[in-house]
Amino acid sequence: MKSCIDALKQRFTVHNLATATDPEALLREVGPEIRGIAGGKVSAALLEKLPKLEIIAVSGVGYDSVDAAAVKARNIRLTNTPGVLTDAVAELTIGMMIALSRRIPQGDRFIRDRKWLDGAFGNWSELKGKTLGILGLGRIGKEIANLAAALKMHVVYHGRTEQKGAPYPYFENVVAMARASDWLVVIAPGNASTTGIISREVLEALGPKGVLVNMARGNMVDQDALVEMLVSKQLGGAALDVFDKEPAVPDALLDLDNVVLSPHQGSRTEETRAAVGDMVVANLTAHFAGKPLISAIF
Ligand code: A2R
Repeated sequence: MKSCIDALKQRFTVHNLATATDPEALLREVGPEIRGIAGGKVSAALLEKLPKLEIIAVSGVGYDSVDAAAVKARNIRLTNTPGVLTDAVAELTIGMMIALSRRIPQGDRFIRDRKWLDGAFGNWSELKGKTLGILGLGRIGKEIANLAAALKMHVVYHGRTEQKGAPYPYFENVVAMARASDWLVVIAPGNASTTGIISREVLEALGPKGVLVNMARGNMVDQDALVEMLVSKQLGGAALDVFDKEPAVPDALLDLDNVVLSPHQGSRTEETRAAVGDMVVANLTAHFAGKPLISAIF
């Protein structure tokens, strides 16, 4: 992020709302002159304070933190950073799955708590031979599928439409896919069409031996049902990088051994955040030079 801000400062006058001691005062002072936004949350209320805004360059692939309808209504351009974070998110997804199936964080705690001296840690489960259902076989979903296939998993997928040429069985119905899956990875965009898509019914279909992996957005899962079913062992486990009201995480999850938790780290590597920052800068630079945008949503 620092290198992104430095690069922006070489090209533009930059005001940092995120670190401002009095954001409202800063907005009153400079809001009327702001022409571009890099990253961050953009509400309709914020837009009203930025009458000259021309472009918002989101630093990530999901743009659910932006009121896209209000942005479009003002003819403001919107960009994201697709592709450059695909490998990092896919890598962490598989990492979380191995961590949970082999109980890696729990094993680490077991040694630190000096419990090994009293007896063995136990036998867990492996990914090989299991069926992985992917909700959202997009850029990231396809890379997760590649890595899972290399681990000898059977991949199936669900999306709104079947993808001709995808070498995996397609499920038109997410409940049916959950029933057929040992693992279910959620990696679709967070928007009105996906809010609550992992309902109690989907979790019931996944069942006491099934595991949910959410790498997308917390509000795509019925979190109350998830927690309740994990506690009562109606669901086998969960590997979660995102939460409904993050950074708040339900207390009940903290005491469970059938979960692995991660603080929204999907794209958070030095390499990937630098590449994301470069794309944000490239989009803003292109816009203000009157050139085509690198990755326009609209
Ligand atoms: O539905 P399709 O066939 O267009 O497939 C897209 C799928 N998708 C959905 N699947 C089920 N129900 C929906 N309502 C729905 N809406 C979209 O999600 C597609 O296969 C996938 C998204 O792929 P990409 O656009 O290539 O996104 P990418 O780069 O893989 O990132 C996915 C998401 C981001 O939006 C972040 O929220 C998250 O991963 O980190």
